[in-house]
Amino acid sequence: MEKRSVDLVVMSDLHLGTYGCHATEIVNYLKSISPSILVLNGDIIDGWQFSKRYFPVSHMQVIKEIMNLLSKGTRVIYITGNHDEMMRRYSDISIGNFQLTDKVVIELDGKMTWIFHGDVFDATTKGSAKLLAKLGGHGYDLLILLNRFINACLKLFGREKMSLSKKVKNGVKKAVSWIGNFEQTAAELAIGKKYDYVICGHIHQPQKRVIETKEGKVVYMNSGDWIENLTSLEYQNKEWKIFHYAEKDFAIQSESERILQKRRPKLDVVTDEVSFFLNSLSLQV
Ligand SMILES: [Mn+2]
Repeated sequence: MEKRSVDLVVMSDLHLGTYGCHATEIVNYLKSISPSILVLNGDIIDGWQFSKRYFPVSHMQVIKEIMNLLSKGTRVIYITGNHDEMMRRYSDISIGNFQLTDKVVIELDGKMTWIFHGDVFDATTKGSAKLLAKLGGHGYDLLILLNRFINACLKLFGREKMSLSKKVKNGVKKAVSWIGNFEQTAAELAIGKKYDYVICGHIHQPQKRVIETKEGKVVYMNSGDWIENLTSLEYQNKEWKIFHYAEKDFAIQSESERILQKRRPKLDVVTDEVSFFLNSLSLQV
């Protein structure tokens, strides 16, 4: 597959280390592009749930693909989010073409683009309310698993997929018009700072629209997420576009990926057999 060259790619909310993460799809996507700059706009590695030791090989492959891009000269800018806030203490370090930071301003064809994760607007991630948010995170994980099971059943009966968490989120967030407030706040700040574009992540809602206030206007964008929407933002030919991952475009690659998975030896089975053998020896003595 020929790699697509793109000037700049923004991805956010991969949530590596959680059940909801679509690592295979992320790897397929990363393998298909050759960006000059890759901005990872927060919640890439989900540090909140590290205690459960869930980090499969497929998630490690995402890190490998990012390393691959780095080694081929892509400039990677990792912007911290609230789920990878443990990295904030190391913010503003850079090693070669890798940079870790909390926010960034990039000039593209004379236009200023302001990029940050967006949890700064989120009161629930501060202080004691954070504990609730963390529990909420686990709840969300459970919801994703339940949703996958339901979707598998629906598929079996040839029915259309549904999104439980989208329903829950839409219900909850509509009530407080959370998404609308978020977008408006980001836009107002960006207009105040005279930026042309503002890009956030965090709310898992891909978007590109003009927001106008009395003070001026700005293009608000959101890179969405790789839990449900599987989207990113791409800048090419002086234009921003939302990229939507479609299974059919990557079908062949996923097939070869599956064969690779099958071939991988299961070491723990051998270990069990060895320990069983050792146990049986000691019983005979
Ligand atoms: Mn976030």
